[in-house]
Amino acid sequence: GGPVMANSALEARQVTSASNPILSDGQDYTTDPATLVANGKFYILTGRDTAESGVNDFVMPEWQMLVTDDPKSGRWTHYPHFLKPDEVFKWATPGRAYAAQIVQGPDKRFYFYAPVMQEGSTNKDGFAIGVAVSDSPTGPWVDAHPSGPVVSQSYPVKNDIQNIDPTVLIDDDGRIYMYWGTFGRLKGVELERDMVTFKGTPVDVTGLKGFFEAPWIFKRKGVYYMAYAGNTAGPDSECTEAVYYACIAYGTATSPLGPWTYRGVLLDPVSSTTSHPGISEFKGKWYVAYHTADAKGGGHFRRSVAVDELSWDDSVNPPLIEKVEQ
Ligand code: FUB
Repeated sequence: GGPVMANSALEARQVTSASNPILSDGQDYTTDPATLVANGKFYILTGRDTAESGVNDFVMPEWQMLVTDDPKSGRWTHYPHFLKPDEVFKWATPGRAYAAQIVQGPDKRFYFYAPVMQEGSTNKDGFAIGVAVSDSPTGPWVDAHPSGPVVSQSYPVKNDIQNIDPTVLIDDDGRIYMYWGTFGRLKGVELERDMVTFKGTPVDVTGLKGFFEAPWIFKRKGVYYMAYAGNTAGPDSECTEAVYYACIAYGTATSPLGPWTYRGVLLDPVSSTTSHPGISEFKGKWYVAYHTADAKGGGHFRRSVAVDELSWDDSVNPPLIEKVEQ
């Protein structure tokens, strides 16, 4: 059917998709998938690539959302204009809606962690992380920390990494952990119950071989997993050769702030230079979402989200993830 309005005038449309990428006609390029399971549904928050063909830059004005009752059904609700950075963060400039994630907090509300450009910043290194809150995964969103970003280069501690790609875990005991980073630098910190305040000093993560960016933390059977985009993830992988094409590698830990141990590769390099995972369990199955350049007219800056089932090798302790066949 045609566009319908849902939840405070959010435009939605129904999509049927027989195969990957989910949106493949080149009308809406989707990036940086962040999966979320809530209300019996499987959500994928995505960015939007709008670079003209041949432009080598991430031109990303807004986030989009895809929602389904069953990732294998091919039936999705698509919210093409989900949220723009400056709509919710008054201190942010338009554009650069990079990889964000929505999690459900211990208070059952939804928290949106987003890298955005801070007002007054003139270059990519002016990235900061904002947090918005809502009673629903589809908004409306309110800045949870209206005085400014919860992470910037000077707040709440001096921090010289590029502040993008946040990923958040709510542990079984209700404690909250956030990791973020790129260009080989990954930091992690515990957050207070307010979901925004640092509890202690961030740790610098080592041990994740070839870590480049796009961390994704999750937990299964008491084991912490960190998936990430890695350029030189190991001898068992094509990524060793593919300097500019990342694979999705992962490590495990027995506590939420590490130390982390490299475990392997779960997805070989895709057709876009960047790769980016979102991993969740839904109705007893595990899924990985990622992006590729495979849609019509696609490219490194015109990416599209795909989803595949993940399987586990529980004969190994801690269990390994089996490589996904694209
Ligand atoms: O989409 C912009 C950036 O490219 C993301 O922040 C990275 O993870 C990579 O996918």
